[in-house]
Amino acid sequence: MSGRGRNRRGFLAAAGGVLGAAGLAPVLRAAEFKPEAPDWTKNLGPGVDAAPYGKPSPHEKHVIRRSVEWLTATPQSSVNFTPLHELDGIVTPNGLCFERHHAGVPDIPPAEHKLLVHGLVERPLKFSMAELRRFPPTSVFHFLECAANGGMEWRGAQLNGVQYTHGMLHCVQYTGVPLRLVLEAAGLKGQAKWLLLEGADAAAMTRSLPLAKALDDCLLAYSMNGERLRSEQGYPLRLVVPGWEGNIWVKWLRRIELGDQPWQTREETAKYTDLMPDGRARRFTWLQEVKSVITDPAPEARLAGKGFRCIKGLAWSGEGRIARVDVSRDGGRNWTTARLEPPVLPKCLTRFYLDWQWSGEEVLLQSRAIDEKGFVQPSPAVLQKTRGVNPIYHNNGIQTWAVNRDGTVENVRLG
Ligand SMILES: Nc1nc2c(c(=O)[nH]1)N[C@H]1C(S)=C(S)[C@@H](COP(=O)(O)O)O[C@H]1N2
Ligand SMILES: [Mo]
Repeated sequence: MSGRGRNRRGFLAAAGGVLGAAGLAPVLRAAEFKPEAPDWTKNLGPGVDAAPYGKPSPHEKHVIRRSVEWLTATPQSSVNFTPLHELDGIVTPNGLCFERHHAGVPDIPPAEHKLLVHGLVERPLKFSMAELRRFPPTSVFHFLECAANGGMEWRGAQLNGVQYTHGMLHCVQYTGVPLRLVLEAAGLKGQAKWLLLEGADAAAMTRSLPLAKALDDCLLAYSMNGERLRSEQGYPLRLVVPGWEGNIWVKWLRRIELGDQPWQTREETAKYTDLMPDGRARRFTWLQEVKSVITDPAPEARLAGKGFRCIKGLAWSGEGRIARVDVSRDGGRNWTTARLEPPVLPKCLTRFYLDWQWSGEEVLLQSRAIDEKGFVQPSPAVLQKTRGVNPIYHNNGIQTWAVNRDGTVENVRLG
């Protein structure tokens, strides 16, 4: 027998063992083998032009972005959250990507949008969208996480849903121009060390970016998941800064200035800095560190009964690829290594699974990710010990879901 055949039989035997005699579906009696002809089989459905731009099935109306009303004073400077518990694989559908903006969503006609590149360059340039699209494009998958994802959870369990605790996160395939190509076209002067990025929205949001990162892997993106950016994601042009906090991914990007030092803008001084226990603040903490969460079971995805359940989750790291994810069912005393599903890409969401038999007891579910540089996702206790209770940003602590005997799932903080 070939190795492949043996593996296959081995897998089938193992699957039978995990799923158990009860299996996943009822065993039919002969009398139940009737052909079925419901209404949708007897009648024609609508024709091909009924929806020239498709929408999700009407039965999926509950799968939506959601917001937390008390969190922000106005919907213009606010955030909504990705329904992580409803998603499969690693790609977030465009209509479900969480949104975060500081002054609403501008409506920009692409023919009127320009990108200015100036400052410490040989040739200041102003690009139209058509001119940017003439550069050879590249397509890459990356996660975007707001630095404030999980910010409400710093001091303890707060919001009962993975959509709210971890949903300032999305992952799409971007297409655009490597920023390096545009900078080379303008010609960098020797003193150029920093970039100022400015958005065209009413916030005219600005951030400073070190030149090394700009030349490494940043992208001027005009498409996501194969179609043009959604307005709320920065149409017609946004910056992609792989692995770094969402705030620096400037949307509606209209200006890049080259300089010899950072600009110390509001978003990197008053905001997006982390207040430490000694009263000082960490600045320029761009990297989104190694993190993971179980997306099912979750407070919104309870257990229906004892028996087989495939634990599903997501892991990611701004350092590069995910190397391993461990899952605990006893609040971190014992760990089992989960299965990573390919593709495992750098600075991208990675899907993990662990097959499980629930015997109806109380369980404390956790996941812990380790990245290719060897960084290990910390417990909330370790985070608080080193960074105190004040930071809102960069909470990559281990999440605990308590599974109750009735199958409900709750956000809890241990110890
Ligand atoms: N011009 C501009 N860019 C912006 C923002 C903004 O308000 N204006 N918000 C930032 C923040 S805080 C985050 S987390 C990400 C969110 O990207 P998304 O809306 O595509 O999820 O965009 C960033 N880029
Ligand atoms: Mo953000």
